Amino acid sequence: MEENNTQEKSYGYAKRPLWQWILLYAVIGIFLYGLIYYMFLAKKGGSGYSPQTSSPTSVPLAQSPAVSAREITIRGDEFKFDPAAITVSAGQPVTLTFINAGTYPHNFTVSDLNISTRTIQPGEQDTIQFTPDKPGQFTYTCTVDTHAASGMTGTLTVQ
Ligand SMILES: [Cu+2]
Repeated sequence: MEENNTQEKSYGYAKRPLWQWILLYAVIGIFLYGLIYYMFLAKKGGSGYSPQTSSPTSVPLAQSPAVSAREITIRGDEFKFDPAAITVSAGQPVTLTFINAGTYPHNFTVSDLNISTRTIQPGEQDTIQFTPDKPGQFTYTCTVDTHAASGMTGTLTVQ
């Protein structure tokens, strides 16, 4: 009888510690996991808010499309540009279309800014893009033969 009791007791002790160990590991594990997770989340949450507050700085990016290209059309014939004066803003992209409305080949050139269209035939057109970066007044000419001396000049004002 005593042997049976000790056997039952020993079995009982043998089973209980197993469940206790599992419970202990589970509870401690969950607790530690939660604690570490909470600390990481707290740190990430703290730094996570600064990128959100910095998101308004992306507004200038959203505004950049608002700085859309200025579209200008210039016609050239014998021997003048129409218009003979254009004004653009420094930093604003310019899309300039030059149309040869004459009977000779012509081009549009701003030598001081290294800007030039192709020399195009009558009826053709050429589009160039540039962004003036410094204010000033610049002369544009047609560089074909003596067209500039004949009157194919104009003034590009960058303000
Ligand atoms: Cu010309």
